[in-house]
Amino acid sequence: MPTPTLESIQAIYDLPFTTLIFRAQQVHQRFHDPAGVQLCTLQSIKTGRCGEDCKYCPQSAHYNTGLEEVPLMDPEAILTAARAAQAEGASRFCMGAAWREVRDGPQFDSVLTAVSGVASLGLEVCCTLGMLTEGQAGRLKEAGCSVYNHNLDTSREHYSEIITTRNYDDRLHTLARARSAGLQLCSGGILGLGESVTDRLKLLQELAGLDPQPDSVPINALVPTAGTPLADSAPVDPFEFVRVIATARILMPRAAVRLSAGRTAMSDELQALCFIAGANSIFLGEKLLTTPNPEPSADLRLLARLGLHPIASAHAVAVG
Ligand code: SAM
Ligand code: DTB
Ligand code: SF4
Repeated sequence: MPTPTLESIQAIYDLPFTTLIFRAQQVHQRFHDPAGVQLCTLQSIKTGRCGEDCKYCPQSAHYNTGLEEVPLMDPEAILTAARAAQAEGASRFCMGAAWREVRDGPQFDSVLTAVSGVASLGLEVCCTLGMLTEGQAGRLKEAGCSVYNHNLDTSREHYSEIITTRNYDDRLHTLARARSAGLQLCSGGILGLGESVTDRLKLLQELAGLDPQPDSVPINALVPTAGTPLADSAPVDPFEFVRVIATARILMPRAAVRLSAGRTAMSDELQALCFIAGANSIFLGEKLLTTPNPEPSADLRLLARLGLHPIASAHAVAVG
């Protein structure tokens, strides 16, 4: 699919809300189980003291957020967490490390051991470990990792306002290496970083222009964290948030659109609107990586009230 023009994306985004949701539902009903929501669990396997200066992140060593640093978890402890996530109903287990990049050595070897163990439980394995080489991506794939998460976060133009220790092309190169190694891509962004609507649409343009498109697109709402430069950012307008979800669904029909960070600040009704707009995955578990997430029992209750059910995979089910 050729990269959509910004004008065409803006035209979708600006549709009357009712028509936008209708168009998103048409795509959603055609390509996906409309009642299915994939439940993913996050595990921070190495927490804090990250060298990057991402202005939103509680884990950056550049800011004083009071976060307790936790060194790399050993494979056994990770497996215990994965078994618990599986028992709670998760089908995908995502391991996150506060690393700028993967370095070869005993720590990466230990992550590979954990990846094999989690995969052997029958869980879909996703990793998010920062930048990596193609060789490292290949070793992750061989160990049983299916997906690599690496977010573009915002538009190319706004990126340098948020992060100075790496650039947009670094992100795109890592995504390309993960893809060449045969990993599926999970890449999305954060709303609420002081960006304009145009920045959000440019982010969607970048993601939709990847060839092939990402398999999974997490849309996060900033979780403002004391001590970070974005601690006092204004919350995103809820209808603008829903419009971005719907536009992502229309532009990337086959992708899993993940309603990611920021749900504790959302009402049940707003989350339901996000599902109607085409979101078909959430993170399950009382913690994301370091910040709170809704109680699993509350999430399962919400899905039940909406007549939605957990699905093993949020990939497109239809061909066409
Ligand atoms: N260090 C790796 C990286 O940056 O790719 C992996 C872990 S990093 C925490 C994963 C993603 O979490 C970031 O790309 C960002 O999109 C998201 N994130 C981090 N802090 C956040 C916050 N306060 N609110 C919402 N999303 C956040
Ligand atoms: C993504 O896009 N969101 C998740 C996952 N990918 C790794 C991470 C959200 C982190 C929110 C901040 C925290 O809990 O530290
Ligand atoms: Fe580090 Fe990732 Fe946080 Fe940036 S988002 S500071 S790279 S953990």
